Amino acid sequence: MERYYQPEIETAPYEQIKAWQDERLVKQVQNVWDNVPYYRKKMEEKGVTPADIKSTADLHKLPFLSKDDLRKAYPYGLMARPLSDCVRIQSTSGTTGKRVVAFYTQHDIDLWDECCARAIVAAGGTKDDVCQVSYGYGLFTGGPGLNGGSHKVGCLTIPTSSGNTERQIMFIMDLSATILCCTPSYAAYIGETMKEMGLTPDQIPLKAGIFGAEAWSEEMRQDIQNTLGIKAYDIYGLTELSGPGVSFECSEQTGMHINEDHFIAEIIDPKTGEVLPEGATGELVFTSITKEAFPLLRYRTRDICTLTRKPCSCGRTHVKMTKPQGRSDDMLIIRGVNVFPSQIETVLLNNGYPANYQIIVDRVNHTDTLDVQVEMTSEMFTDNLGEIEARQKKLVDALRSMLGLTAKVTLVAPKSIVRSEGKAVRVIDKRKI
Ligand code: DLL
Repeated sequence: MERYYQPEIETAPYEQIKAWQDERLVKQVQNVWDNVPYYRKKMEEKGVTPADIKSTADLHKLPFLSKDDLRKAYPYGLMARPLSDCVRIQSTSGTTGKRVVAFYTQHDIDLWDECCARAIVAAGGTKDDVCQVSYGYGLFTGGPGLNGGSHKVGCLTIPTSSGNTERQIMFIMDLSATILCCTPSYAAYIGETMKEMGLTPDQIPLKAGIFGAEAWSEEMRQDIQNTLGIKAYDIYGLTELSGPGVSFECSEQTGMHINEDHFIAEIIDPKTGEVLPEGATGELVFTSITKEAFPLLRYRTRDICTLTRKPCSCGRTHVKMTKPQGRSDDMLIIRGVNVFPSQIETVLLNNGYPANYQIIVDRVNHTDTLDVQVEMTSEMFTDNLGEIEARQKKLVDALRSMLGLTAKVTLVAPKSIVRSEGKAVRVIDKRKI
């Protein structure tokens, strides 16, 4: 039988959800107008005042916010509460090394944890479960978000963070973990390692997984489910809005319910900004109506997907989004880490290389690979292998410190990367997702 963390909210009739949204939106717009000069200016430029926003039907009148606005307003420009009311920040990488910093009051953390608790319960979690959180802890929202959700549900929480796969497996087996939370690529890797160790699905105590932070296909879901003997659920979110738990999958496993009592979702045409009707594919835009410290109105996620209000067999009434099918900007997500080609370019240029490079992203055994081919200048060119290796290693280290990710670097001969007459093709993404 389907269980809910907050049944009165998760199964509320649409009219009730709409009433919450209308009321909270009006309040949030006034709050932002009064407390966030950056956004007030944007509203003034568009000729909108709080008096124009009477319900969600007026949402389209408000200006959009983008990652670029976050960068311009960095670090404090979009806060609606004094710093002394905040208890935490989380952060994610942005363009050219500038990070997005999101602020939370205790109230914001509580609501975020509740969103993650809904996801855990939707995946079958109860207070009797043992929930291993193998998302990264720290500035990344994955670990802290699912950790908070797991506490709310009352699960025994194992905060392993990511990495050290042998230790992950030891805890799963020795402490009989029943729910695993991590990126889908890490889940696949853990599964593969367990298989190599001779562990069969019936020996593995896990029953469910909550996997997100990057795109993953249905094929990958089947694979992970078979190797670990679990049901694998998708979870979506972004740092700017809190983190994981903006939406989550239920037993139907056909899209993710958006927590509409906290976030209003719109789909727009990424080129024109026009709002598209239900069922159309376009860019997902969110308005956070309950956040205190860092409320974003009409934030453009760049994620491309579709929304549906078709009734769901789980009984939840909140709108469902499909898995993001791609992004409308050039951000790559590699092993759950956001990577912009411009960051790689910066590293190369800083190390004296010309901007002739190619980034090849692939997925081998469910794990993303990042290969960077870099042209040497003719001055650098040498047939001394030791020297080439030393240069490659230096770049690998520099990329790791910029991206937090290990890339494979191959130095190639001058003029060997094909020149383009139009826009250069910098990124070759061979992943079939
Ligand atoms: O990835 C938050 C998160 C942590 C979600 C753990 C789920 C689980 P950011 O690092 O800010 O936040 O990256 C946000 O990741 O705009 C999407 O492009 C992508 N993304 C997140 N979840 C999914 C998913 C976290 N389930 C960006 N499927 C978002 C596909 C996802 N892409």
